[in-house]
Amino acid sequence: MRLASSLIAMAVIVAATTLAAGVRAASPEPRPPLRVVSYNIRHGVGTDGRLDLDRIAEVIRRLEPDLVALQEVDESCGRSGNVDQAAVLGRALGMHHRFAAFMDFDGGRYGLAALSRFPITASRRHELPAGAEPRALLELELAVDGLEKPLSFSCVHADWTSEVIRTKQMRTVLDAIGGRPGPAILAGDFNAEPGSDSLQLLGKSGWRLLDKLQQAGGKTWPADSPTDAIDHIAVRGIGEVVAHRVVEEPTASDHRPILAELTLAAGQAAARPAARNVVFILADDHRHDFLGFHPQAPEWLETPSLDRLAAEGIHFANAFVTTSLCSPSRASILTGQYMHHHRVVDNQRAVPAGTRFFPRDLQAAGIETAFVGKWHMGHDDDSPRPGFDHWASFRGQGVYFDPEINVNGHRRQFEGYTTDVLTDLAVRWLKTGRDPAKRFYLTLSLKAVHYPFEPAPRHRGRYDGKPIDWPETRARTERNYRSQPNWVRQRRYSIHGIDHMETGPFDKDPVPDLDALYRRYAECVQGVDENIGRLMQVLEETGLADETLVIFMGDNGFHLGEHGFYDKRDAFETSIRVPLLARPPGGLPAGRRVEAMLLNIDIAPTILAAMGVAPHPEAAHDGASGLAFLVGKKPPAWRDHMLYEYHWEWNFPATPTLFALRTDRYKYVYHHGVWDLDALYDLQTDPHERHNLIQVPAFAELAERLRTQLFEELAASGGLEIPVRPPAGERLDQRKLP
Ligand SMILES: [Ca+2]
Repeated sequence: MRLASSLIAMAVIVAATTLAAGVRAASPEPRPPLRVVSYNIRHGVGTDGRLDLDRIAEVIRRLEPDLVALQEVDESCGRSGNVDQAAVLGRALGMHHRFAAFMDFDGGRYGLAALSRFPITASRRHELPAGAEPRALLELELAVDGLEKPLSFSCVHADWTSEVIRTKQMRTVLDAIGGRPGPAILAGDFNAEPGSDSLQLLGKSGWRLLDKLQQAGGKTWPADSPTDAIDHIAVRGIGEVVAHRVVEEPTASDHRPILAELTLAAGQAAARPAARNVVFILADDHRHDFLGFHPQAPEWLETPSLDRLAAEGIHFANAFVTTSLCSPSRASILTGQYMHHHRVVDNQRAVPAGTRFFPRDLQAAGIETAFVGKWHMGHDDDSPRPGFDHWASFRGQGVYFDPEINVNGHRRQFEGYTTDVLTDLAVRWLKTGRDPAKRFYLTLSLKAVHYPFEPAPRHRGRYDGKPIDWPETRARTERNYRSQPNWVRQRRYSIHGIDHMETGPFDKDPVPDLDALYRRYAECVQGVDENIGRLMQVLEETGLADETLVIFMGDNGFHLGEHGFYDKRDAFETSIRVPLLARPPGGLPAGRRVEAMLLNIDIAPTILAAMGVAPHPEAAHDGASGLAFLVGKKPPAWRDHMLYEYHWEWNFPATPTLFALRTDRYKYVYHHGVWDLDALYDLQTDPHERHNLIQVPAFAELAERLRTQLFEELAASGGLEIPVRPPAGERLDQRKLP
């Protein structure tokens, strides 16, 4: 007992301290600091005389701000094209906006504005003593999750003619916002240099004027020849100033923007979560490239909803699973751990007792959680699992039509196409099942597009006759198998090879028509896409879209002819790649493609971070939070390679136990327990992994280096123990000789 518990403790320490899969920042990240910008935009006219609001938007976007104070803003003025500049910038940046006018001007109004990523709970315009022209202060009251008192954020533009007037204006400002109970930030064009009377008032009133501007000599105006520091940010009741600088931007406006990064004080909440709610949609065996917009998708495949999700969010173009099999990958998604830690190593057995899934951490933080759809960890059990307030699931693989579903402990028979039925259940819970006062996390886990590829009747035949661009590795040619490990050639004749797929013992069985299966698979994707569109529409109709992060992912890849296969399991690209799309709330940042490797073990830490929930101390995630990518930033450190593992299954014996290390260029695969070659592929020159380089002398040193690295990392992570389990379930080992 004592030994067992100390071993567990050791395993936890190893898991928590090793640099798993090359990620140097694997521990839960601290909340990011607030990024505050102040910018006098001169109604969009730059020092080159050009009116270009898009340029202003781009300058601000690059600073990735949470709050922006804008001065010299036009609302429908003739001189700037009669547009509402605050609204245009707010929309372009996906931020809430408010405008406060100084006066009527050129057919519209002229004044200042503020942008915020936080919901604005109140905004006030305070009249200031007039100088050369009327002036006002704009104050926003912001709701920051976890912060007891509202954050006060104010924008000011002081008179430019007289320090006496500026000092009067500052007194009015401090009277107006000086008594706010929560943290307060004041930013703007003060028209005063440090040391001026008006600025000294700040210090006397308990405010801190940020100084020591670090760049461009600390000067903010004029931008094309900086001489004066007249734009400033002042704070009261906040934590630390992490950074404070002038941004080198001499052209877009006659002022340079300034940026401050601030933390809130201990005991106050840090920045708000990126998402109030999360909807996580998981498809089964959905190939990474079966997305209509994907350059490698069949040209006739139509996925308007997934295309839209990518256009409004982020496409993770290099998303992978660390084990390409349904149950192990699902367990990795839910635990943030490698298979060798969560120990769900096949599709046959139940999840080990005591396994901790991240939705429990969400529940503990008061977030309502729901699971709808395919669970598939433990074949015969559909009962509600810990971590979910609402449960609707079925046993094992489920069926494509008329599913029996266990809804919160009661089995009910449903009629219809399962993808439709599950989406209906998710929609019903969103609309009427949940507590509307609470934040929520919803998983919609679809049975599609797993074999046997049965599309909805309305989609069946939609792609008949469409041309199929088969992969070059599909052909049974000597060239395709010459350098590959022998098991690759042999597996072609297993139930997972295209010459023998899903048939009985020998070749008298009719082998399914692969062309037809390919098209049925695509038609199942159509059903997934249509239902995701329906779910997104409901999020919009209910107003939830603006506060909900939507993620779409596949649980593993799937070969459709690659290497003669019709399956996953192995470490080839089409097996380990998955589709991964994310649309953060607020439409930010739209249409981006992220090249960094995101893994199934990153999902749990990412969702927890996005919802602002700390993982349970025992969570021991192997993955890292990809939240930075979701908010349009780059994490300070990220993996440059990944580990892959698969354990041989008695039920499907054609694929050996294998471990792989994949960098952005090379993949080394170690095969365990078979008399066979290992593998090394150069993904840059050979993206289809047709040429195994393991016996090429010029690559021997590289192979050796990658093998050493693979085993060092597996050893450090506790990944060298392969469980041996009594055979269970059906054995599908019929072999058809070539
Ligand atoms: Ca699967």
